Amino acid sequence: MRTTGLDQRIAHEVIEIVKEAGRFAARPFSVTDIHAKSRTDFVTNVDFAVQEQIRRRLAELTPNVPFIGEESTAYAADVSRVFWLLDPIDGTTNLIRGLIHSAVSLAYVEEGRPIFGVVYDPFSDECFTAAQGIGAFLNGESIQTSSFARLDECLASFGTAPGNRELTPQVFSSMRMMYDACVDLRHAGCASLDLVWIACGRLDVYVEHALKPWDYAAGMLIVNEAGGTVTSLDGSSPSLFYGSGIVASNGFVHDAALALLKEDCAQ
Ligand code: LIP
Repeated sequence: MRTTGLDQRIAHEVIEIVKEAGRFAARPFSVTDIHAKSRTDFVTNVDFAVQEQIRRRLAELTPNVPFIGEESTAYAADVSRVFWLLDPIDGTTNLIRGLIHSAVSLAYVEEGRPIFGVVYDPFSDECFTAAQGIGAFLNGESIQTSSFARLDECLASFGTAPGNRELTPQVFSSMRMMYDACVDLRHAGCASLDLVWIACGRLDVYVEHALKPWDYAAGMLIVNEAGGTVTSLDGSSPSLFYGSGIVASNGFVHDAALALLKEDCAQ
C-alpha cells in the first residue's frame, strides 16, 4: 500500500506490528484479568498487553513520534504535530463475553487529521487500512462504500454510547427514527468495526452519540478513503483531540441521516 505522510516501508511494518499484537486477543482464554473502570467500561490484561507491545514496537520504529493509547495517556508528549493514537482493544466488553467482534485500531495523526489508519479484526483476520489520498483496503484489496442513495435501502448500525447514560433517551429515540427510515438496524459493540464495515459496503449508515478519538480516528480515514463521509452529529468534522458523536455513511445518504438526527433533537 502506498502512503503519503508516512513512509511506505514504515506503514507496512506498522500493519504487521498491529496484526501480530492483535492475534493475542483471538487466542482462546486470553482474558485472565478484568478491571472495571466504571459500571460500563472495562479493561483487561489483553488491552494492556496489546497496547504495550504496539507502543514498544512503534517506539523502536518511529522514536520521535509521540504515542497515545486508550489504556494510558501517560506516554504522550507533544502531540501538536504528529502522534500515534491507539485503541488496543475496541470492543472490550465483546472480548470479555466471548462475542468474537473486537478490533485493534491505530491511527497516525498529522496536524489533527488521521493520515494513516489500521483496523484489525483478529477473529476474522481482516485488516482494513487506508492512507490519505491513496485509498482504503481490506487485506490489500481496494474497498468502496455502498451506493444506496435512499435511507429506505440502507442497513444502519448504532452504538448506544454506554458510558454516557445521560444521552440514553436521545440515543434510543434516534435509533427508533433510523430504524423506521432504514431497512433494519444492527448493534455490534465495536465502533471501529462499524466504521470499516461502512467502508466496505456491509453497512450504509452508523451513528453513535458519544465516542473517544481512539475509537474512530483510523476508521474515519478508512471510510473517507473508501468514498464515504464521517462527521459529528451536527455535520462538523470530528476532533481527534476530544471525543465526539459520530455519523458515518456511504456519503449518498449522509445529509438525509443528519437531517433525521436533527429532526429528532428538535422534538
Ligand atoms: C467501545 C466501542 C463500543 C462503544 C463504546 C466504547 P472500547 O470501545 O467500540 O462500540 O459503544 O462506547 O467506546 O471501550 O471497547 O474500546
